[in-house]
Amino acid sequence: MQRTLVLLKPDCVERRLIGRVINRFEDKGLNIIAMKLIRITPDLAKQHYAEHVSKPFYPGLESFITAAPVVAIVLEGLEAIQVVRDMLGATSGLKASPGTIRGDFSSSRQMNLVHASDGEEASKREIDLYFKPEEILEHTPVLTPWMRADDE
Ligand code: FUP
Repeated sequence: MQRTLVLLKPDCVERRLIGRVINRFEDKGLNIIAMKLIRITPDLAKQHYAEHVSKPFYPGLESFITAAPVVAIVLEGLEAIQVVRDMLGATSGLKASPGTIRGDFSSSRQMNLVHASDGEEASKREIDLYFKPEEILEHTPVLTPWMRADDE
């Protein structure tokens, strides 16, 4: 099982798409094991986007990500990191394939609705950035035996 950090960004919250996006993750069979509504501070934004801080687009990205609340979520599932990245689609909503979340709902490179960790190292770092260990509530939904075989 893998865990991945997902953020429903300010555009997702303000456009009232929280429910529809979470629905997709639930439909896929991913488990929500942590979730909260928070306001990202400029300091947290700099930590989250450490690799982008020196890039020309960073000031605009920071203004955007701190402009309204976000929903931070930890999803758990088999190969969850890649599965969720594939569900999001390409970074720009203009390039993302139809059928992906960004492809279906976004026409922007910056306002692309959802963030998800891009690898195991990022997922560990990002989960620690947003959640304390006691905020992660591991559980096994009752439908699990009907979502995949025991040996998968
Ligand atoms: P992704 O991994 O798909 O979330 O995308 P990146 O890590 O490459 O970029 C992080 C965020 O920076 C993206 F969500 C969108 C934003 N971005 C811009 O606003 N402008 C750019 O030119 C590139 C990325």
